[in-house]
Amino acid sequence: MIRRALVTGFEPFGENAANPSAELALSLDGETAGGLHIAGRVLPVEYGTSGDLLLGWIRDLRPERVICCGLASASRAIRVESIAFNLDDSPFPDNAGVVRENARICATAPDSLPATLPVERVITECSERGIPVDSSIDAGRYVCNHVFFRLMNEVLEARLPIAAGFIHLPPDLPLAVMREALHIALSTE
Ligand code: PCA
Repeated sequence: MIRRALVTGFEPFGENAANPSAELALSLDGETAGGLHIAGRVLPVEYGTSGDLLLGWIRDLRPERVICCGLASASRAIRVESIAFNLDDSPFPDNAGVVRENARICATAPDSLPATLPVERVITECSERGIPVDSSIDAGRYVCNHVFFRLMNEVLEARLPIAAGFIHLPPDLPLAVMREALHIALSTE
């Protein structure tokens, strides 16, 4: 049986003409990291479709590790997120024109859920290789956090024994550096 990992990025949104997370996910598609065959996919920046698409890919591919990535345009370092919040709350419309403010994502789920990725060890490994990296306990309340929460809620509800998490990328890091960070995040136990 092929052991798999899933890496996702997002389409461009808002003022951002490109989204490095999409380029990253597609560049990793078909590669191997930590013995896992990587599927790289791109999600729409839409509250209404992104979560179900992601969960469909997880059910089809049965990955052992899932890392969703997105752009944090004001960030200077890679941010490894450790908590997903059960709230959509942003004044900015998604790519379908939808605005969600103070809207709970899943009525019956907890207010927040932790990543199951070994966040601290991934950060240590990245720093040791000179990659600019920070820990983060706030993935925002826009579509990235939405997808992150849907991911962690699926891990909880379906009792998936997998490492799953979210990584925010700064706007101007070379692709090679982002790729190295993802290879670390996919292979660190
Ligand atoms: N960044 C946005 C959504 C898509 C993306 O790449 C966010 O941080 O929510």
